Amino acid sequence: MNLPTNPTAQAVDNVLIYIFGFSLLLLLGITVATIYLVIKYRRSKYPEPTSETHGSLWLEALWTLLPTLIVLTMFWYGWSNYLGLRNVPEGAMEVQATARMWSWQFEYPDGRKTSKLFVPVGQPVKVTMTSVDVLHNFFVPAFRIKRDTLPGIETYVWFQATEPGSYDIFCAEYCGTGHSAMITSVEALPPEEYATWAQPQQPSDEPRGLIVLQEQGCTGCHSLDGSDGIGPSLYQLSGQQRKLMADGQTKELTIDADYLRRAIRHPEAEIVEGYDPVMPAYDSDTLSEEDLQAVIDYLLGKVKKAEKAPLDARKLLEDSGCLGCHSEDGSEVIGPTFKGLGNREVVIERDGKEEKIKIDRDYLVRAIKQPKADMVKGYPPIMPAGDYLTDEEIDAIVDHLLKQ
Ligand code: HEC
Ligand code: HEC
Ligand SMILES: [Cu+2]
Repeated sequence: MNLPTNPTAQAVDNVLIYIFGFSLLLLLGITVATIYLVIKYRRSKYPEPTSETHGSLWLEALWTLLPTLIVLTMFWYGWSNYLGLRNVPEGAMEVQATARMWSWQFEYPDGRKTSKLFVPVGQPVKVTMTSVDVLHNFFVPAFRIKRDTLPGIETYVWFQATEPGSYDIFCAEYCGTGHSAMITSVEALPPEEYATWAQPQQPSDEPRGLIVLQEQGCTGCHSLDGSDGIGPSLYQLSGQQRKLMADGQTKELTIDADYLRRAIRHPEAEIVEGYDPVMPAYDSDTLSEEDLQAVIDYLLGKVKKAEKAPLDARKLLEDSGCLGCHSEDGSEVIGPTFKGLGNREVVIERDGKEEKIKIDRDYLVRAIKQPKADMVKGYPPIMPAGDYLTDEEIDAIVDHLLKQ
């Protein structure tokens, strides 16, 4: 057996070995003594019962005190190690776990959600858990941690992975038909790999142009809110009139993309009236053509809000635990398979009446939001309502399912 040397596993193993060791020692001692006495005082040698009791204070004190001491050390050792399991070390990473029939979901401080628990090696992790339906139990045999999750109550465990690898997570509380499928894993990654994994994948919501303005230090001289600074404010430039000094002459123009480009690449050529010619020129080495364009678009107000990455419906199905009950390959798990869903007809029970309908978008949205409204005939009413999904997520899932 390959025991990982991690703190929680060691705490439990040490106590187990200690108690088991003493038990074994006593078992052996008592068995040997019994066999020895049985043979020594066998009937053929001592046909008549004999009694040789003459009390010994020492002996009695010894066999009272010794076991008491042993049991007390067992208690002390067990208790102090138990406290180690309950007291979370400082600097632990916090993860929120949600158990539901029949899947786990982990939420990290930055809001990302996964169905496997990703952690960096070498850092303690505190998992705060709750359940949305029935009793479940978070059990990671490799780390010897196990804790019930209850609806409406938060419980916690902590652990620290000391070696990279994948460690099973089981639900250890019988929670219904899909209980045995409620399996996932702790994925312990080396710190560098974890850092890469934890990087935000979604582009920042701020427009690129604004980010460039800040990164390049333009905002040190230019306000973005209309207030005057070393340079003119860059607030709402589009369409404004400018009086400029160029080659010792004044000229007037309306701000447009060409002007902004010149003002940034060659600020010395045209100076805005009333300002000192202190702005450094930004050539393409300092400010790439792309970034310049982003700045110009931003300054002219031509930025749309950064587009969100499209939702990954397949991943949503996995992370929301749908695939625990629905297969994608035509096999029957607990609910109907997703395969061919888009052009199937189903018999449903609605208000106690049976009805045959063609699956469409509306039906699927309802099937996910209120599974109890239309029950597919022949299946148990156990699908949890998808009220933990946003409308956007449900849309993405439905689009995906219609294509199955
Ligand atoms: C050291 C201070 C300073 C920094 C840094 C600076 N600017 Fe300027 N900027 C000025 C001054 C002063 C003016 C007005 C004089 C002129 O036209 O050169 C100006 C003018 C401009 C104008 C013309 C504004 C108008 O109202 O007509 C634009 C556009 C501009 N800067 C953009 C930028 C951008 C983009 C950056 C960063 C890549 C930047 N500036 C960095 C000082 C600065
Ligand atoms: C606990 C098991 C379970 C989970 C988890 C589950 N479902 Fe279901 N689902 C069922 C069962 C059982 C049915 C059939 C009975 C009914 O209509 O509620 C069903 C029915 C459906 C139907 C209608 C299928 C048809 O053939 O008409 C859709 C669509 C569906 N589920 C989607 C989902 C999605 C999406 C998720 C994840 C957000 C999900 N389910 C999670 C058990 C589950
Ligand atoms: Cu469970």
